[in-house]
Amino acid sequence: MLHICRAFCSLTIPRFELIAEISSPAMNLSSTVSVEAEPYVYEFNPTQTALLIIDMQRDFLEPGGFGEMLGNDVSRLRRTIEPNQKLLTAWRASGLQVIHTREGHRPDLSDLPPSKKQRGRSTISIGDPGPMGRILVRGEAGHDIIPELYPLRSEPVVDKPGKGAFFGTDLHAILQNRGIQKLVVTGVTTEVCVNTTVREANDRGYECLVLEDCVGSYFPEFQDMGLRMIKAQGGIFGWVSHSDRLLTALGENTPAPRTPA
Ligand code: C5J
Repeated sequence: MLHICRAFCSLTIPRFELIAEISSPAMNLSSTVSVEAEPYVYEFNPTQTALLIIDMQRDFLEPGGFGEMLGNDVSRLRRTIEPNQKLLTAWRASGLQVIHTREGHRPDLSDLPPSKKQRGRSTISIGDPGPMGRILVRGEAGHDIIPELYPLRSEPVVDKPGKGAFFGTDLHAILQNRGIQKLVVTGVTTEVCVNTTVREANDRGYECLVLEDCVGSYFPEFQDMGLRMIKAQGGIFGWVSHSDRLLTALGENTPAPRTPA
């Protein structure tokens, strides 16, 4: 545990975060964790695996946000909050690495392709004033991550202009510099940013586990198909499981506390 903190925590991390990580229950970081998954068991080494939480942003998830304004039922995304919180708490307590992403653009919109701005022919689009500030613009309230899953200062937040988290970002460099080879992927939406990111990751050699209860779509059929496409053909893009299975596997990897003699 301690060597993880030494290796990955920068000097800017508040002391209380370091103490929280060091004093958390000791997980056996050197042994492989096996998770029941489809199409077959997913195995990972905790020190080489990051939890990647995609776009859990207020504008997508909160009532009154941009997503709801477009007529979407945000409860379909909000059901992912609780399992993500539970997983994030356990993952942090084990001293493992977490990375968050946000979809959005520079305030001058210089990184917004005109095609993305115009797509949908909506009367209100990216960069326009919305219910929680300018829509999908960095620094605006709606662009930020929901409070329930708010990043710690030690956790990188990758701001991405596209649907995939690798396009136009330093995510690959961050993962390489930290020795990450595998990703547990959660967030929204299943068929858009989660799927695109998993495909990008797969092409770069990362092995992804997607947790069905921790990813969400406004459309039930896309949720189903988005997951089926990942695990099809022997796991063409990755693996699919449930957070309960991952939590069980993490628990099995944490030695039971020794009882005093
Ligand atoms: C994400 C979107 N995050 N659906 N964005 O999936 O436009």
